[in-house]
Amino acid sequence: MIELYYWPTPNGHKITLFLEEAGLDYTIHPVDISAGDQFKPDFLAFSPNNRMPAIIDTASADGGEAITVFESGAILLYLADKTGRFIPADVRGRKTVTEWLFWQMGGLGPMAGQNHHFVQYAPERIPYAMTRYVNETNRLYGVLNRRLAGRTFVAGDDYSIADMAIYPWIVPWQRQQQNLDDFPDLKRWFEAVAARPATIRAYAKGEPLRNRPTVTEEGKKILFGQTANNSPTIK
Ligand SMILES: N[C@@H](CCC(=O)N[C@@H](CS)C(=O)NCC(=O)O)C(=O)O
Repeated sequence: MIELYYWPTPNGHKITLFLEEAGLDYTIHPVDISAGDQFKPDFLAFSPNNRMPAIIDTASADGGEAITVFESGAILLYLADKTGRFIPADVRGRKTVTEWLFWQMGGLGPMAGQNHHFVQYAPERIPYAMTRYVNETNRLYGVLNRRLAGRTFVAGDDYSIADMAIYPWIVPWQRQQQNLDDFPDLKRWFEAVAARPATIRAYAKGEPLRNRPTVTEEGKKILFGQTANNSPTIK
């Protein structure tokens, strides 16, 4: 059984995408990030960066005690290794999937995240910051579009954890101020992933938690003021 600590954000959706594709048993434990659940001591004990998603695998492959994993990329790799699915076993195929997984973790995720921050949430309009991150998001969409030309999925013929990491960060393309029509191969891939039954089930799993905005006004005080010495982690 996988205990999934989750909130319906792009990083959270990555993991439900995997779990639904693989048909693994899992239980969702909501981590309402606008309410500060990510600072609860029980959660911080295995997710020390006060971020979700995180998992606890109570049926680890080695039969030992439960295994905890934080960081969405690490979770996807862990689950792929556990099941032997959505990552090729051969060295070249595995290399390609990890390249694009890390491209998402180190590029698309952080850049689109700053795009969301400055375009949507920042209390003041800072045109330089907005342009910087909208442009960088645009550049990354171009890289992905070129990669998908002549390929069904990011790593080739097979759907992989690289697609699962990337897709949720393309879903908000409009609020990232992008136009999918400018990226025809990306758009074709996006529509194909969106139509997968497991994708539809994964997003439906998040719906019951969407009864309040992901980031509330109260939540902004919790989410956007954190420093080393100023966060609910520090007692
Ligand atoms: N690199 C991390 C990022 C996770 C992340 O940023 N999670 C956000 C929501 S998408 C969160 O939990 N935020 C809580 C906070 O900022 O206190 C991952 O990929 O797992």
